[in-house]
Amino acid sequence: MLRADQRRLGQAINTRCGIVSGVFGATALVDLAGETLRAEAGTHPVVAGDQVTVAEIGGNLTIVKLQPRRTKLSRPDVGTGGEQVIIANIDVVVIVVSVASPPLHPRLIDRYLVAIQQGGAESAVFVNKLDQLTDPSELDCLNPYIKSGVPVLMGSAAERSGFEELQAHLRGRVCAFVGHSGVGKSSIVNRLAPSAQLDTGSVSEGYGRGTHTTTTSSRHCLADGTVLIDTPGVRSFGLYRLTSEEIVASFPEFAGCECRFADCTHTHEPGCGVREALDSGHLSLVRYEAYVRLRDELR
Ligand SMILES: Nc1nc2c(ncn2[C@@H]2O[C@H](COP(=O)(O)OP(=O)(O)O)[C@@H](O)[C@H]2O)c(=O)[nH]1
Ligand SMILES: [Mg+2]
Ligand SMILES: [Zn+2]
Repeated sequence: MLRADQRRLGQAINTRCGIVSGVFGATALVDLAGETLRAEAGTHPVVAGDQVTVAEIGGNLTIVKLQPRRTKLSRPDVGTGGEQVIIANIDVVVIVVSVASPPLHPRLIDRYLVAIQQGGAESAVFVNKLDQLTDPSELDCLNPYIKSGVPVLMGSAAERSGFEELQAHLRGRVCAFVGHSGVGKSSIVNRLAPSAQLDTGSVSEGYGRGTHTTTTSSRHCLADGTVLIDTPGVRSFGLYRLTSEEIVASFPEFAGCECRFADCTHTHEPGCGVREALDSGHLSLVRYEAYVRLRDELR
């Protein structure tokens, strides 16, 4: 604990533990045994899902302690290049994509899969707006992910289809929804947690891109113990201090491949099991190319 914290705790009364459900500048919403209260973030940069201790200091509720994070999802901070934690203590991160407006972007899935693996959570993909699917071949690009073992679920928040499977997959766990703006993250959370009443946005005609309707993450608890965290949309997703091991770890289909060299990068070495699997058709070219693209970012 920081010395400043100890000093503060000395004057603190009514110390209680809670979970951050949203952050607005220097103020955090903290769920404390059923009631949600505003607390000053103090010296602690907190995010939705953080477990914190709050105390009354000089009449103000203030966060005085941040518990270590069990899992997290991070990206590089645009300004400083340091770590920007987006959400904490999640079990599953659902990467939401939509089949139309905005169209499917598998490359964003690749990036999220690595970052989610890096932060210690489980990944899933939810393909939304199935009601807008005109050409079923648009879904073919998801086959490599399904083959690699990523749970890929589909449905429509507008028509409420596919939600039983989604609910069953998430039940009892802490789940965050991430992805491009306009794919329907907030609409999905509203369907699963009607009391959330999140604003949902329009998708601009010209680009098929979403506008940033959701500006901050928010946390919603369901009666069955499931916790849902809605997050603001992204235009792109940077990767924070990625290592080659972390990239490989997000490609479970590489696990059975044996390479001649223990430190094989699977790019140019002779006797590479990964490239043999690629040549023999056991490994998808799309996934291999995703690997090579991510590796290129290491340099
Ligand atoms: N056709 C269709 N539109 C949807 C669906 N889900 C969401 N939308 C619409 O897509 C737009 C963006 O939704 P929103 O939930 O704000 O997306 P977010 O930015 O990912 O949170 C809104 O106009 C929603 O009404 C869906 O399943 N089908
Ligand atoms: Mg939203
Ligand atoms: Zn290799």
